[in-house]
Amino acid sequence: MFGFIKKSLSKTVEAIKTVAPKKKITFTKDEIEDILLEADVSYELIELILEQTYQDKISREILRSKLLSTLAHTSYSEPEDVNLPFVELIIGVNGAGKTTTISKLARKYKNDGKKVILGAGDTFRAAAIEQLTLWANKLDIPIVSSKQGHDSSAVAYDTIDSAKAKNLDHVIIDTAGRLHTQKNLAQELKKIHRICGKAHEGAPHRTVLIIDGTQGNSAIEQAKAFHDMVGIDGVIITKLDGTAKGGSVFSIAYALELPILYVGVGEQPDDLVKFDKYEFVDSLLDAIYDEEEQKTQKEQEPQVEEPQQEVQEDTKQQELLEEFLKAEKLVLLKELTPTKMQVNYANTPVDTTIEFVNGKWRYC
Ligand SMILES: Nc1nc2c(ncn2[C@@H]2O[C@H](COP(=O)(O)OP(=O)(O)OP(=O)(O)O)[C@@H](O)[C@H]2O)c(=O)[nH]1
Ligand SMILES: [Mg+2]
Repeated sequence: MFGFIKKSLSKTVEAIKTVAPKKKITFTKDEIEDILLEADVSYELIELILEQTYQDKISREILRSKLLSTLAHTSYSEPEDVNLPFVELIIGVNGAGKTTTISKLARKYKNDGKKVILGAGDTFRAAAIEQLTLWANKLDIPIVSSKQGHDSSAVAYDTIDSAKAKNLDHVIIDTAGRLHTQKNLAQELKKIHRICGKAHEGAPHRTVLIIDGTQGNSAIEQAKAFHDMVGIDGVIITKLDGTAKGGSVFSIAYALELPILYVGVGEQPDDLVKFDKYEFVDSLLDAIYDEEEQKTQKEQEPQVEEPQQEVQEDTKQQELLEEFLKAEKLVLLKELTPTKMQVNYANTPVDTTIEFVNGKWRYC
């Protein structure tokens, strides 16, 4: 699936090209601000990134480490020792892509050899039940549903019960994205959540919020509201293929501090890609920075002959530096002096300084 994230960012890259038509090896802070704004990174996050960047010329490595640090919480690890079936509850506003994403997930799990069942928990609309049933039939996966207007938590309970009786591995429950009022929706989601736990210990094992990527940063407040209602374990950002707002993924991830499980990159069942923060960041940077130019410039830098002894000491110092950076999870930003480096904690956009004293690297 490599390359799908890059492809899904094509509209965002087009938008970036309007403010940065020519690739370069460094950009000024103002240029970076324009680029990130055009990609729909929130203004607050851009300010934070630039405030903590001390260089005037921003290279690919510097921006890379800053952007990666905003995605520090995006990795997900599955809960261990889950008593099967694994129950997954899918929530989000109407039209976000819940039902489509459920079918994509179901197909993925089925292809992985898991026995899956769906629960048509969106009982608010008859069409929602039909839509999920259609997918279940297409994928040849069992589904539990009831009539429109029936209790959605009863559907959740019955789906889990059926999965237990049939020894199935994975339950995915759809929910309504809209009810008569926000209060009703909160109450209903809380009830479904609670009933899942009654039907099976520890359930739901994963509550996933589906975010419509075309909404950009305006999805943040809405996501926080859902998080307050039932607690979210991870998000899936859909419709990334149809938006120039790909940069909002940074602000969404930074504001929510939640794992990004997948991104939706199209309407077809295969169009769901595991979120890879490195691929995501590098796909954007490839559109901005000129790597060839950078390589050529490095090659053309004059090679100074060093005395043998100094080279050896320098190599040792360099090796120790690499070990220290790795052990402390630091990213090198700038060489302040040969024995003093400005570094960045890989997990936060915070910078600090380290120095080489008595044959060791340490924090200043
Ligand atoms: N381009 C694109 N379209 C998507 C993606 N995911 C979903 N869609 C489309 O978005 C629309 C809404 O998707 P649904 O899955 O019905 O959304 P929902 O959240 O279940 O909506 P409700 O049931 O009304 O709450 C459909 O037309 C989908 O085909 C995606 O990743 N890319
Ligand atoms: Mg739906």
